[in-house]
Amino acid sequence: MLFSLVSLLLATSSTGSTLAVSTPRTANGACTTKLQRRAWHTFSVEEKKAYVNADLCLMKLPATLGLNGTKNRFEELQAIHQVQSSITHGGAFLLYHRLLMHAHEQLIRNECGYTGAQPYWDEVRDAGNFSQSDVLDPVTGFGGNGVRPNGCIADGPFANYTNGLGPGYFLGDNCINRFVNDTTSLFASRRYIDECYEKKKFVEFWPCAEMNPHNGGHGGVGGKMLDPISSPGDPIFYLHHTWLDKVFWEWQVLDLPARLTDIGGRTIQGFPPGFGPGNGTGPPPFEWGGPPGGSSAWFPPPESFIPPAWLPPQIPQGNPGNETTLTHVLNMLGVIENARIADVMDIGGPLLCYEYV
Ligand SMILES: *[C@@H]1O[C@H](CO)[C@@H](O)[C@H](O)[C@H]1NC(C)=O
Ligand SMILES: *[C@@H]1O[C@H](CO)[C@@H](O)[C@H](O)[C@H]1NC(C)=O
Ligand SMILES: *[C@@H]1O[C@H](CO)[C@@H](O)[C@H](O)[C@H]1NC(C)=O
Ligand SMILES: *[C@@H]1O[C@H](CO)[C@@H](O)[C@H](O)[C@H]1NC(C)=O
Ligand SMILES: *[C@@H]1O[C@H](CO)[C@@H](O)[C@H](O)[C@H]1NC(C)=O
Ligand SMILES: *[C@@H]1O[C@H](CO)[C@@H](O)[C@H](O)[C@H]1NC(C)=O
Ligand SMILES: [Cu+2]
Repeated sequence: MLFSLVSLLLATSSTGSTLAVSTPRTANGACTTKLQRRAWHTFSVEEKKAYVNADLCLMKLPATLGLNGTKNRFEELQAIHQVQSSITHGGAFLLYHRLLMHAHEQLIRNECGYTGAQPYWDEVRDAGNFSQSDVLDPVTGFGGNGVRPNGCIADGPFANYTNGLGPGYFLGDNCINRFVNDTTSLFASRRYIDECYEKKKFVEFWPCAEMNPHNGGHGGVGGKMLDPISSPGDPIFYLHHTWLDKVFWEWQVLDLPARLTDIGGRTIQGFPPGFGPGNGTGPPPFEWGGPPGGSSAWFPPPESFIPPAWLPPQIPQGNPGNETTLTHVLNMLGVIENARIADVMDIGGPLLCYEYV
């Protein structure tokens, strides 16, 4: 049953760039027909299959950008996150990940013939019960929990995928691993999101959102998803961060248009004083009061968090001070065009063109 579904997925998977379908736009670039981003659990079996096929397709398209360790298009997206993780988990965090989700949506549509929008994981629905989520379904989802001791996933469409990046900054073949923990997934609960919605300023909302609502999804799945540097190696990453983008957008909508320009926070990794253990000097972003990986039997080795010698120091462009600004450039390393934070504050045009339904 599983085998035949997987064979079908592979057999129907598209590799054609001839099937290009770009984001609908008018001639002047206005956003008229918005892509409708929906929750994974509302997808039909056919829709789920189409999305999974598109990711499998990205994993087969050869890498062309020369990013270290990458062998395919899926890993090129992952590399954007891996090499820049020290400058994308500060004030730019929500905007950078918003653009990264857009990049993934563009690639599956333009290069893999996917005609839908990027789905999200409605994590509140599954908080405390990730193990039973539709997302982790071994047949219609992304495969289930990993198998100990290494936690490598052994079922689902990505079971045998060998990821070239990670853990951390390391390069070399490794599996997608998971240590699903229902208790940790309680951090994805509604009440933590509501707490963040009480925050009036971006500089207060961003660290709040990056803590429990963000870390609940990473920690509840565990393994590669809990890797602050290489987590986009698990395809679930894109459903998780699209969910967080929805949470962020809904906060923006509470006070538009003011929240289309409200930005701040340090340009480098680290929470401001008062949030978590950080005093602004750059603690790992994956802490919620317990030790990193306290919810799981596996966390990337500490050596893998040391920026390697081959990686040039990461310096934010377009943002001279140490406070994140609207002119801060979000570098997509050639996978898609770079954008400034100002360009991605609004999901309804002109650059981005989608809505959450
Ligand atoms: C977890 O989800 C499953 C499937 O939806 C459901 O049957 C079960 O009651 C849920 N358990 C809890 C504790 O919510
Ligand atoms: C993974 O490999 C195993 C063993 O060769 C095989 O049974 C299974 O069908 C493969 N799964 C996928 C998704 O390719
Ligand atoms: C910041 O906090 C860390 C421990 O959380 C501590 O080691 C460090 O000295 C602090 N730095 C400053 C500048 O207070
Ligand atoms: C889940 O995480 C909790 C809290 O960190 C921990 O006490 C528990 O042992 C974990 N359970 C599993 C199955 O890993
Ligand atoms: C790629 O990474 C390897 C280590 O895995 C390193 O030796 C090599 O110099 C790097 N290449 C480039 C072009 O950065
Ligand atoms: C940011 O830069 C200003 C001016 O150079 C400096 O006074 C301040 O301490 C810096 N803040 C942080 C958190 O590094
Ligand atoms: Cu994340």
